[in-house]
Amino acid sequence: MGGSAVVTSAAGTPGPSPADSDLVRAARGLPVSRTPVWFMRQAGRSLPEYRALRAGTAMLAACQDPDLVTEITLQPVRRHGVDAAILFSDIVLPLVVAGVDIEIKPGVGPVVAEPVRSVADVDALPPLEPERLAFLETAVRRLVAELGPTPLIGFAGAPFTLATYLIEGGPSKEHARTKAFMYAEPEAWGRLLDRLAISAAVFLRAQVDAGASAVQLFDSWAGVLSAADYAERVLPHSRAVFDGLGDRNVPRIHFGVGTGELLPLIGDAGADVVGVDWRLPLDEAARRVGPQRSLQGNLDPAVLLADRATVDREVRRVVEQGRAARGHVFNLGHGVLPDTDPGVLTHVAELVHELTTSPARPTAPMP
Ligand code: 1CP
Repeated sequence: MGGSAVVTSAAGTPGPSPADSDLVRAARGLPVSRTPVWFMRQAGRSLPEYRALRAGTAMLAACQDPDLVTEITLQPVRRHGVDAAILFSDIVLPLVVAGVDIEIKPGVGPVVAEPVRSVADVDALPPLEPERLAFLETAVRRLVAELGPTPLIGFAGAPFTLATYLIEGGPSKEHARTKAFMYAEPEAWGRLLDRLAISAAVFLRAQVDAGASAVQLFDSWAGVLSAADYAERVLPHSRAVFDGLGDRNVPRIHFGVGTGELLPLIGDAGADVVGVDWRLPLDEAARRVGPQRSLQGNLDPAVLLADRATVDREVRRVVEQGRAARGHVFNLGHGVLPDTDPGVLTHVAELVHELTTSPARPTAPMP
């Protein structure tokens, strides 16, 4: 589709292209027809149709099956009318494809058979060969054809967050072993994050080259670091991931949880959009990030478990506070909680659209 403004959708009718979608425009700080909305972890989790499809297939096998990836990625787009799809995958997938022994245990998360605990372990990590990503390219191409004007967001795990799983051996709260390794073995730490940055960049490039319209780097656990440690020991590696995209002209979203004190730095790593969790109002986040970047967020996912009046009040507040940002992509402050009623997600998407529809900009480009 190149740089053309209009594409022909799978149905054969011309329509606006993903490159001119509200998601991409908001990410770039351009005027939008309405605030775009999608939900982190919108695929899987709360959807019964997802559970039905996944039954009998292990998570990481499902992620490597183009038929399942395509269908699971499309489910929330059909159901909720969100403004973007996010590829059904996982942040540990590039490591798994490279040959690291990792399993995603139901109800737990990624578990690493042989955690990285020494300099030798770092050096033994296998590189990710791009040739192994054919399944991913197939899935992305199919999705882009199916999605028509709706953009597909590709993603990868940031070096720090992936390092926490490799070093801890699985999910953890304090990430104490990770920090201990970072302080005790600064050289090996740098090498580990270098390698993870290269594999994240390979993974993102494959998705963008197959047609993804935006990318998100998940540094979910970066908020456990001080600003000084983040700036010195982590940020250069996250920047390397974005640099690895070269001149690929897609917006870059950079997200972490508990990152209030890190927001200016996270913006500096090269993103167009900074993801914000629910702890900080978006107007304050906009002050910290500055006028050069858009924001994504930040409804507390737990609010979706409350009564409808609370949901509506909080959605309105986030929409209003988001007006302080250069551009706003409505989202949750973190992923959808598994107990969330999918009907509430559909309602939130509708409400955001209703509250922000401006008659000024036509939804389709003029002929
Ligand atoms: O919308 C989507 O669900 C898209 C697919 C997606 C994404 C974007 C999955 C599927 N995982 C992720 C990213 C991811 N994976 C992150 C970053 C986002 C975040 O912070 O939520 C992280 C930290 C992971 C690691 C991971 N994988 C966890 C978290 C464990 C912890 O440390 O608390 C878990 C539970 C998984 C498994 C997983 N990934 C995805 C799904 C649907 C599942 C559950 C699988 C199952 O139930 O078997």
